[in-house]
Amino acid sequence: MYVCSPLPPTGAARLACLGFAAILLAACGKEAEVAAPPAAAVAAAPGATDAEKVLNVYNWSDYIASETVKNFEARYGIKVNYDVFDANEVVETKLLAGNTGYDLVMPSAQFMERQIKAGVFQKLDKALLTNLGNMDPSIMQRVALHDPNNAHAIPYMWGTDGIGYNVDQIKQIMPDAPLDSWALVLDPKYAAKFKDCGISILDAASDIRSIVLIYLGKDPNSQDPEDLKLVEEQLMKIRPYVRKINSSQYIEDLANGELCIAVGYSGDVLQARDRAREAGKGVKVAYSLPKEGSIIWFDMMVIPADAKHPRNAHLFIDYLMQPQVAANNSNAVHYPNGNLASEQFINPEVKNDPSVFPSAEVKAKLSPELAVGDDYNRLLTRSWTRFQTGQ
Ligand code: N2P
Repeated sequence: MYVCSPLPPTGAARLACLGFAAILLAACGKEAEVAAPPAAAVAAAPGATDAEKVLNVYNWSDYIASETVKNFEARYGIKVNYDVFDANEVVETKLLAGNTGYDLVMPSAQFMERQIKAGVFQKLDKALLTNLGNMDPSIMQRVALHDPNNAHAIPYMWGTDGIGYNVDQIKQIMPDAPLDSWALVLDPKYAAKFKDCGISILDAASDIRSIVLIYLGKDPNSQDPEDLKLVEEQLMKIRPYVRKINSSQYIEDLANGELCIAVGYSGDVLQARDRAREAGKGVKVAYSLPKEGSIIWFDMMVIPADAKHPRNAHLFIDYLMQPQVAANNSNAVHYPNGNLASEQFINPEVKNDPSVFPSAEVKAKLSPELAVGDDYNRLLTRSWTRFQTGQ
């Protein structure tokens, strides 16, 4: 009976299994233990590798120091195939379909929560994670809201969504532009002014819907379809002024002066700032966390239930938790890593940058993103498609 099999063949089937989970729990019996690690991993000792010295990683783009993978390969003799994505939705579709071929994936916590419930990940073998004690207990506690007892996942990086902008272009077009407010992008009267210098919005339905809800003074995690209508109405008002909807190209575009405003991820905008400086063409990029507040997210390291190289995946997770390795990554990509022991190795300009590590006051205005139900998710996806296509 496929509904009880560990890996139902299609995403729909898995979600159906999830939907009926309560009823099926008893009936599924042993087969319900989809999250258990393979026997081979249970017996392994720290540092153990799989027989095949390969690791297939699927991570966000622009999210790791250039030398990290090379160093790991050299240290352990494991060949890493490193693929990148720039949207949780893409990852989710693959994970729910199964047979991704990946051994390690980094979805955001609110997506991961649904995916754990769908049975797509195995439990971590913590005996293999010798550096677990380096993690910040308060961050581990926070992400346990999505993964009780931190059974399946370790945080990789966290960050915020905000506004990246070209300092001089904005000043020239509107010297008193409300740089400290989402109105800069979400109020059509301002957005219209920046149409020609280029506005880009993250292709991230759930993030943008939370941001618009914050701007409208609503609960950022509201799953009320009426609130979603308000979000769509607001987004449609600015749609004619939005040039691009994407979640990675904006780094290069901001750095080159091809966009003057990008709703983007904190570290990505800071990478754009650095690339602009390095290019030496006088483009100045800055990041604003609007006064209305924003969202905070956590990207998590998880091992698919059907991973072929689970020990290598544990080894890589453990490697990424080494203080110096974690710090190198944060120094390169400007995202905090949740690894307390790495803080001493974080460059002072990164550590003291409030765009990377927001002050307690700003942090208090950041809302975590919570997992949404399947029905709401469908509405959200349809609404987002209408925004993307502008109709
Ligand atoms: C990396 C963006 C990761 C942030 N380029 C999304 N959670």
